Amino acid sequence: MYKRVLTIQDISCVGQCSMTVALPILSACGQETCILPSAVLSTHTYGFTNFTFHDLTEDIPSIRQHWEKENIAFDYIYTGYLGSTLQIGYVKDIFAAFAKNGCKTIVDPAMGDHGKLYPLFDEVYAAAMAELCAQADIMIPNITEACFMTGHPYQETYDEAYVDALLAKLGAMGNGTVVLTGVGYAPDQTGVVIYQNGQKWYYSHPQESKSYHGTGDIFASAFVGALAGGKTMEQAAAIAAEYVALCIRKTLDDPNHWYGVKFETALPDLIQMLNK
Ligand code: PXL
Repeated sequence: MYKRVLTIQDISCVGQCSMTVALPILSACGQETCILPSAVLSTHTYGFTNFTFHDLTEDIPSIRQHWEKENIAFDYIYTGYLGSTLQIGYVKDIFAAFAKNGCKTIVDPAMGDHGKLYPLFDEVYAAAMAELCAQADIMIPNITEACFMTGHPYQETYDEAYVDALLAKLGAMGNGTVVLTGVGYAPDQTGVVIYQNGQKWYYSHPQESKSYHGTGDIFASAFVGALAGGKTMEQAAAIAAEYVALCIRKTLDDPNHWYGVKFETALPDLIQMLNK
């Protein structure tokens, strides 16, 4: 299936995250990929210091208007790291303008990890992101982002009852499906939960020895690519989880490669999983 995906996220020029992973992964999945950059940064903001940040918020309304005049339509709109709270409002306008004729909206809140928001974000941003997630057909938070959006207390370790309470709160935000990432009930396991109409599905796999920046973006991009290619949500989540794990394994032996994963080297494996 050849679909047209619009992805809205930043360009971190160096760092293997956001647009520089979404565009190649979606293309490798065989999908037409349109982009709307939310900001341009010299690097990502996690581990680098003194990065530049050029906010593109003000460009968004005129880009949307042009697309509307051209009668451009999208099959999927997938958003990641956004540049400002105001921009989240503009993305809602894009959803309203293009989310018709069966277009699916997918929001990765991309604003935190390990119990903390990324630099540049605050509680106001998190509340605005919760509103955007509430409107989406599918939201893809990790546990940190889920906690900031729901007010649920963050815990490093937890049991299934904790995750069930979190899922109930996420589910109550809107009518969409929740894809909760980074869920593991044993120290050496991680996985992904899909929660839809009160039904839960869980895919678990061994956790790699190190966590890397940008893997949430890689998961979401591969998930959207697989979904657009006709996989079910469960198949797409399992493929995306295995792809991320493989990207990590292909990076572990290089201590200088701390800022992201070598996702490019695992693209042939992703394509193979998609063709099964
Ligand atoms: O991977 C999420 C992400 C995307 N873009 C930028 C980031 C981050 C995480 O820190 O800094 C600019």
